[in-house]
Amino acid sequence: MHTTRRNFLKAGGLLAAGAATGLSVIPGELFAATPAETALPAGEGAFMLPPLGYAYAALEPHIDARTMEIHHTKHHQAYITKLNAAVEKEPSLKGKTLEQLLGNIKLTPEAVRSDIRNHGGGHWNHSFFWTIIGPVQGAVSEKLTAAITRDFGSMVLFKEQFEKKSVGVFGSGWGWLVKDAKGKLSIISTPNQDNPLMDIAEAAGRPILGIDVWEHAYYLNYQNRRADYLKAFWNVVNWQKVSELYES
Ligand code: MN3
Repeated sequence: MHTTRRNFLKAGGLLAAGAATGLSVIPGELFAATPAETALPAGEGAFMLPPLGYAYAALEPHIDARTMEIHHTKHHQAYITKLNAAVEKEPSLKGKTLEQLLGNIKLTPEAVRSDIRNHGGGHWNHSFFWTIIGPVQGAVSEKLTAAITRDFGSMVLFKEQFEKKSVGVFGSGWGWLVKDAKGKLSIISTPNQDNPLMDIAEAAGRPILGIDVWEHAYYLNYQNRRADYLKAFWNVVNWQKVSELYES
């Protein structure tokens, strides 16, 4: 059995146990999953749902347990299932990592291009999202604080601009904080499940923070109040992780 699958099954058991006991923090090894690691090595098979690394109830009251559970087990899983079906249909895509698939949308055979874009994007975006939120916020590093102050004026001004951009996404999409090759930060948004890693993206850069503003991410708790969800989001951002992404 492949290690990734073994860890996944183990994590699933721990998550179930955590949910049953109300345990909000589970062993550190589960925090290791990153989007890049969710792609299996070439030829080893299909993409799989990464563990959250914390219990579904761990982000309450800001993001409710039911939203987290449905979002992770239904929505995220559906992107993975459909991504795997698209890769299965197109032999030239087999064995590629998720980032290779997303970085080559333009050249993807037309028959599966929109499936790879939508469901591959959905898989990457959600895998990323689970890692930059969590029950432990940590601190914004000195380097990231300096970059935010340099590029937005202050943390308060950054949050205002990030909320404005994300609230303003028409329909479904994502708000992102991205870092370019020189370390400069910008706030962008993408429609649907597009992301800055795609070769069709307007602005290149590496996401270090992102927010899902599809209604499925907040509707049970916030209904149509996307702005309230955005305000609550700041209470669950894992700044230690975001700082690590900025400095890596
Ligand atoms: Mn979503």
